Amino acid sequence: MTLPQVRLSLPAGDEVSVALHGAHVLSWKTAEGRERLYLSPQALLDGKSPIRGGVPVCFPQFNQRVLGGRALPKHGFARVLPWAVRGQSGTAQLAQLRLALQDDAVTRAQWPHAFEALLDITLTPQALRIEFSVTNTDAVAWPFALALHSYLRVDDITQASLDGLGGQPYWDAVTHLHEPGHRQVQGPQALRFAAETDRVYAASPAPLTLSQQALPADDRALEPMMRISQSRGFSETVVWNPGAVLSASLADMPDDGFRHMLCVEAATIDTPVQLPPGQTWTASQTLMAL
Ligand code: TA6
Repeated sequence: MTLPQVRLSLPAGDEVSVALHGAHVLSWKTAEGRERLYLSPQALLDGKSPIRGGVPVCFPQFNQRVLGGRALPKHGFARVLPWAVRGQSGTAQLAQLRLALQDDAVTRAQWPHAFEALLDITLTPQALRIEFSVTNTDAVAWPFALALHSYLRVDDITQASLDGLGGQPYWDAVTHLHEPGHRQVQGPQALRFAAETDRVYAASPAPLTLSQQALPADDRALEPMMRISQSRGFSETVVWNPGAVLSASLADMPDDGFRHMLCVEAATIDTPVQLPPGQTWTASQTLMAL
């Protein structure tokens, strides 16, 4: 099944494809034709399921940290509902798409709040910016959590490294799953990925850099490939790679899918935002290809 999609492009060749299902960015290619996101070849594109890869929008909860004890699905409902096109515009240097999701009977059955969420996707040469904003259209304040769960493409995760989180406290969901208050502090060295990694870091004030071993393999130099930044509204950054064992257990991912992706997620998790009526909250993640 082909999902209804919107494609943005620039004359230089940069392009992005966005499914209306979940306001889900499926693909981002820079001008030279290089795909920058990972989309699982086994992703379920049935218009109902979450999509494995691209940029899932997780709202109004993160993972299964249920807000208010309601019956929300894992990572919330925003990634499995159809969003509406609110506008599309472009110049030679910039292409933009705005998608919208509002509360309806389906969302209110899971989460009894009135809202309007917007996702603004902006493509510029070598860069993709995703901005999420949500307005409380209700009469009372409500809490929410959020993640832009970006799957970045790497050639080989064992040769990749992520720099910029040195000194930041984090919760390790692999080693301390049942102790959500546990914190460790990242050392100065860049993160490497030899096994399952699932960590929620306090956001770094500076951008992160994703690098990989330059090819050919006997060249020891690291090639910086992406700069990842997030606006101040996001208080955390999640770093996730399922590793070989979990990857093999995910039906919508090939056994070796973990090799070709690293999720670096702009998120607000630990202290849900309490949004007063009539107020709008906005935050963005920007991916800059190097
Ligand atoms: O962001 C990391 C995480 O919460 C992991 O714990 C892992 O479950 C991942 O998201 C993917 O979740 P999904 O529901 O898309 O399989």
